[in-house]
Amino acid sequence: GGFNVWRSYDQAGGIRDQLYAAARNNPDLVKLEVIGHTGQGREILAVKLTKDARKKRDGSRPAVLYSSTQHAREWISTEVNRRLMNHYIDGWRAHDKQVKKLLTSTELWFVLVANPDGYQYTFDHERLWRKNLRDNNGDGETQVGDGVDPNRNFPNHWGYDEEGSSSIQSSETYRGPAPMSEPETRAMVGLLDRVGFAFQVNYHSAGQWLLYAEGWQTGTPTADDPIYYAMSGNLDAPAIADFHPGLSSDVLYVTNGETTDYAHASRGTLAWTPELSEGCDGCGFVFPDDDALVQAEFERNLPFADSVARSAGDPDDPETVTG
Ligand code: 0X9
Ligand code: ZN
Repeated sequence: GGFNVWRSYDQAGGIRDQLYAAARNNPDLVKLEVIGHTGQGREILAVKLTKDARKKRDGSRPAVLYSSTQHAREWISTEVNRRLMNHYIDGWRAHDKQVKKLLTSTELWFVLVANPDGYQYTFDHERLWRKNLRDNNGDGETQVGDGVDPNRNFPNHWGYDEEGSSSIQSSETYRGPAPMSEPETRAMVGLLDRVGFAFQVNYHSAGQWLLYAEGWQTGTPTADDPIYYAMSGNLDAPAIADFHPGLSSDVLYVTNGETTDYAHASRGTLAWTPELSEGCDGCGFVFPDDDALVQAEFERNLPFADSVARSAGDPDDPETVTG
């Protein structure tokens, strides 16, 4: 507690409460859904924003998923994503023409905390925890060495090699005992498969990268690479200011069993992993508890998030309002 900016999952007024309040206060726009439960029983929550959200079938409009905090300690990713969600809710309530048009033709989905057990643990016990809380040694306690990396547990090239993920339980990139062994993975897979998103933006930190799939291999370009190039910009004009755009496996490192590769393989979803800023030189995963810095990071990220949303929509949708 005692933070200006950061809110845990469980606390009064925390992330979980805020998601329920958003749904309660905006019945015409917001649908809240429990997409799974964690090992400790927490709800994994997804929000859908679209006009008449509760009447329209999921995926009946072009859909975009903004997800965050697979890695417990990457708090800035939840906070930027939360401000993005509120930007659209507030715009809708204020009758902003662009937002109204967007949310009449498009579904915007948000999973603010993909790993609620791990996220809560970083508030209560260990600020730099990364993985979920799987009890690897089965002793009934959480300790160093426990946990599965939620971004290595997906059933796309799961365990393909030891470079992109680890078979060792204590590793920070432990892939788990089997693909989809983790409830957080199953929740996300279920959502991705069911809705069939045009795009996913999976926020992580830290490092000012705009990474796109595929993450498991560098050799063979996919048919979608030209779209990634066009939408991500280049070093001189990146789609997110001062972020380095590039193929994730090439400019950062190889992974396997990661979310964005699965999203692409499953439903053809074009998926990015923005690695958000540190907030100060050497801050790493501990972005400063400073509202102005957090707001600046959100504002830096808004144009790309919004242009992805606008690219998903169908301009010929008869329901699209123009004002
Ligand atoms: O390793 C990850 O899961 C992501 N980086 S983080 O520091 N937030 O843990 C990057 C995943 C992007 N994909 C690839 N580099 N292949
Ligand atoms: Zn991460």
